[in-house]
Amino acid sequence: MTTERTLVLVKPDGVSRGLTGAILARVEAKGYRIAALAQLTPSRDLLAKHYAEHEGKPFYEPLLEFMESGPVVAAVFEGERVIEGFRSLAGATDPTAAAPGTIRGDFGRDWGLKVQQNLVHGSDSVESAEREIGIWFPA
Ligand code: RTP
Ligand code: MG
Repeated sequence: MTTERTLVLVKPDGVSRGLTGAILARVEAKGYRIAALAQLTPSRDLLAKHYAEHEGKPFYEPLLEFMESGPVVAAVFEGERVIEGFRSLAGATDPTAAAPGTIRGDFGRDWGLKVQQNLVHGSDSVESAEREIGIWFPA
């Protein structure tokens, strides 16, 4: 079994609602280790790179507007199968449908906006994780 790294973002809704600590605590409590941590308000250029796969989709513009609306906490977590493990902790993309016990299921809901404000992002593959970590932690 190889140790993986994943990029976790606490999105602007999570930071502004004061949920950063509660969210990171769940990930640490499952046994994953924080390898890097930063707070920043991402530029449009950074977000365009991060969300390149979604360019042209109907939610792309509202997603970028949401993500640049305030501070985001970016973390690299490490551990065996952390990519799958974090996505399981995060729950389904739609926070209303996300299972109770997950971050999105416990803390999120639909606010009737043009984009799903679902508190967190987690990389979806080893390749995405390495690409995204390079974008958010260029050093
Ligand atoms: P993430 O990338 O943030 O971990 O979430 P995900 O894989 O579950 O979702 P993805 O399909 O990659 O979409 C990226 C983010 O775009 C927003 N979104 N809104 N129909 C909508 O309103 C819609 N669809 C996607 C969400 O913020 C989602 O996390
Ligand atoms: Mg995704």
